[in-house]
Amino acid sequence: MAALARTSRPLHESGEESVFASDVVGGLLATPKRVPPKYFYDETGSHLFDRITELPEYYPTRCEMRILEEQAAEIAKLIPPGAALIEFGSGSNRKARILLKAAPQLACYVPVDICGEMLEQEAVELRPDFPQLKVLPVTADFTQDFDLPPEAKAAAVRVGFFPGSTIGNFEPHEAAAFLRHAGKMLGPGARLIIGADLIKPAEVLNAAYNDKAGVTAQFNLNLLTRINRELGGNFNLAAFEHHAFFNRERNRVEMHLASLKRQKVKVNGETIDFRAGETIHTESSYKYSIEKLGALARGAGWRPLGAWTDARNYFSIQAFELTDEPPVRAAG
Ligand code: SAH
Ligand code: AVI
Repeated sequence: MAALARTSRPLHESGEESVFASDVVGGLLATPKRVPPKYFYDETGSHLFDRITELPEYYPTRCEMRILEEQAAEIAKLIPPGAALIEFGSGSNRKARILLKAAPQLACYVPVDICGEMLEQEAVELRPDFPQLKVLPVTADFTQDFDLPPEAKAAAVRVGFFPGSTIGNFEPHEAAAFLRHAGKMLGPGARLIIGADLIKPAEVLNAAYNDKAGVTAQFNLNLLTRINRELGGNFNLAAFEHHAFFNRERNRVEMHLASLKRQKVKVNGETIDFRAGETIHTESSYKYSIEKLGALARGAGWRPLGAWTDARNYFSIQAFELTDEPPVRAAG
């Protein structure tokens, strides 16, 4: 994924301000320091995420794939003939493949991802396996308005697919906003299939985000490499360390990059001061009960249709239908 606004020179030299630059600099000047997790996914970050999904400690992908394989026929019954499947944050597409096989009634598949490189590569590999299906990738930030391809707009119904527990990377109020936004975009009669990680013992969660091979640490630190490259940063990666832990009060795993010493770092022409031990909060990964996600979705205009879990209750897939009632307005 490239920064959404691309220039031929590095941004810090071009004099042009991008959303990436202002989000990063704004987040690093804030207290506590933070950078939105969507910026992990440049090309390297997307490949590192794929390696994470293969790690013995990272259970979510295997659990979700298993549920999808076991329940594909049931889930596919919720997809009306001639529907368009819109996947938010499609990455490697491999979960969609299971649904696409089980739902030959689909007219088209629209993978949406912020990482354009990954998206195009995956679409090229998918098309020969589904010759009857229109595969129409869209590079976009799904938190913002974007246009669906005309074939998806013209489809009988639009079905959203949001696997991977990527919904957990939003703050709960952002998740509610996303669900309202998805309802507006998918329109009348829409369905939504969401994969969400469930609350479980802290040891399992801490191991999943602190793998022995250090791939999650590389994924986290790659954010600094990306900032150095695209925003003329001078982060010394050896002076930062990956920290991840389950915050039980908030039901979320937090990932941080901790400064190992007092230091100054330049980013896009700004100087950022770090105290020894100060962290950049790079990701939260909220864990939901089925009831809590159901309540969040109901408040955003979605009615639960079904929920499926694995034998250990580690992960859930939940399906919803858009109601006619206007969603509850967020407070404030
Ligand atoms: N769906 C895949 C990938 C999950 S990783 C799976 O379940 O394994 C999260 C994916 O969402 C990445 O491919 C990332 O590039 C994408 N993503 C994260 N934030 C995004 C955003 N704001 N807009 C679009 N894509 C986003
Ligand atoms: C994509 N997202 C749901 C992953 C997660 O588990 O929160 C990203 C990730 N971060 C560290 N490991 C994986």
